[in-house]
Amino acid sequence: MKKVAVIMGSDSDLPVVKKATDILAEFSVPFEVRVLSAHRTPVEAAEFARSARELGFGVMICAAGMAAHLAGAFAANCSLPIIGIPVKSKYLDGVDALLSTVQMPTGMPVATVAIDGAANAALLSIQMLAIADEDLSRKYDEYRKKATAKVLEKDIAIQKEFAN
Ligand code: RP5
Repeated sequence: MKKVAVIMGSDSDLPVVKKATDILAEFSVPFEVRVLSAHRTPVEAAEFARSARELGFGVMICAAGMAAHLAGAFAANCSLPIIGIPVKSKYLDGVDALLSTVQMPTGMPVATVAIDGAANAALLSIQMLAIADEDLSRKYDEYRKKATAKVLEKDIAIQKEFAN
């Protein structure tokens, strides 16, 4: 199976990114985690992005906050699908990172998830890999069925709570 690269602009993004790595681990999807910054380590970030396909990656998840150019910089240097996670910082509630990540020019797509939406980033990467992997696709369908069952249980519980 192809690997998922999980990149964060700073180790301060890790509490958010952990939600993605937990899900990848749950699905036994191989992944590697790096701290690489579009601004602070631009050369290393570009080198990694350019060699990612050769290194066996199939999709990249890029998490960054503030003036979040990480996902865009990866898209500029790599033709693998890029998923951007805008990370909330203390000043602008993550809207700065959201706009920096989502507003890519035509020709350089970044699939941007919600602010701090690391779980969805992992699930989206799994969906991408599952296109060519039937086992993973089955696991993902199971995951969805369990998630649906949980909500239906909650529906029953809340109906009982408010029964009159
Ligand atoms: C961004 O700046 C990082 O992705 C992080 O979200 C933010 C703050 O970084 P630190 O100053 O905490 O290292 O590049």
